[in-house]
Amino acid sequence: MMQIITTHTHTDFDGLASMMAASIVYPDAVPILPKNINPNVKAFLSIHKDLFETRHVDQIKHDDIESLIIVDVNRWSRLDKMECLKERKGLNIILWDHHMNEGDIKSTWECVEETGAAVTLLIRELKKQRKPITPIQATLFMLGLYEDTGSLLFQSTTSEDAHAAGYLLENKADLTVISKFLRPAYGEKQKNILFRMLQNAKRIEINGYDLSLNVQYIERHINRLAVVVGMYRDILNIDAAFGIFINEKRKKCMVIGRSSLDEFDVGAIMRSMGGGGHPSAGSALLNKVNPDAIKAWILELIKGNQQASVQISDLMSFPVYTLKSDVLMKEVYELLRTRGYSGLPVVENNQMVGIISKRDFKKIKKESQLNAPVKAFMKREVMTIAPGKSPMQAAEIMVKNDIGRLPVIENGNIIGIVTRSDMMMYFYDLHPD
Ligand SMILES: [Mn+2]
Repeated sequence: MMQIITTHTHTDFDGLASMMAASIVYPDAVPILPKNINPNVKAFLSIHKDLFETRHVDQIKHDDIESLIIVDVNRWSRLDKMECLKERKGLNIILWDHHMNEGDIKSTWECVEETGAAVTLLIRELKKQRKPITPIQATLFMLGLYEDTGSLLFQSTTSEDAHAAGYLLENKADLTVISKFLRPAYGEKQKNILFRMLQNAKRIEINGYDLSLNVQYIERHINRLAVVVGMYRDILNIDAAFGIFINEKRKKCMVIGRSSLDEFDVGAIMRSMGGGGHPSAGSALLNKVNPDAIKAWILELIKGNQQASVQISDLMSFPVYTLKSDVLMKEVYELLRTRGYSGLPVVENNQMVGIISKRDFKKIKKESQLNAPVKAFMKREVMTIAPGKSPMQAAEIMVKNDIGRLPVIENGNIIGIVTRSDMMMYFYDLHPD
């Protein structure tokens, strides 16, 4: 009778780290490594082979398995040759995972929480059980933690991930080794494909997000395309990028998405396409090669998926109190004072022509100017925003132009207004609801 520990195919550092941490928690269990593992993980293992002993699935008899410990994954289809255990009666399944999307593995016992890395959950257990860890184990665990949290930069990072990182440093995790293995190996092939992507880079805007969908034809498999798409996104400085890599000969297409906004969930889009991932990164392997159809599918999913995200129309105040352009400055002054507004839009024939704010009254030098119409003192160049934009985009416009309010314009009509304090309420979650 046998107890095994395993993780997902295309094993990353978090998968391997979680497996090795689990092997300390369950010392009798045998770690089984999938055949397909990521290149940088392979490089690490080739150097540390004697220290992290694993076996391959072909070296065990499935009939002997009595207990299965699964880490960093919650779907049968992502395991290597384990499908036959799916229907096995009386099989004890223990699950340690940080993927909150609905998987199909039914566990006997589980620890599933939304941490940035799965290994964080196992580090908590090792700490609780006061199990000592060696500097090299700490280094591997840190590799997993840093890879899945982007060195604690990804939005998915929790405070417990950061505490776990501190614990690993206390246990002498070696940051030099970590930076060597985490630095994406970026070779000639990757450079060439990035160059090609940049040559036909196009930006599009959907639901207020700046995006790019880039189609490339490839002859054979290229490693680390996710890194390339990440760099492409960074260079274009957009909210999310999708690389569509078509291999016509094999009739396959790899879609890779990277997002820099937590609210733009690439993982959800990739799951709808049969793949998987996290909000910031995901991929899907398709059996179609028609670029227009794939693009249309992604766009449809983006529109569907992102509808729930907060838009300016959810935050704006309306109806908006507006002024006609011939209202006198003294009347405006009274209005601002009595109603407590700090500024008001000015309209002519229902179209916005300017904005007047308390600041503009500094331009008034003598009393007689208070009898001038508001159009003489209003600011004519007004930054506005569309109702479908995101709060982050509104904040960017406000910061860049040093303004505190943005009229919301739809078809030339002013339908609302968002202010700096609306943005603060949103970003700091101060909404009453
Ligand atoms: Mn993970």
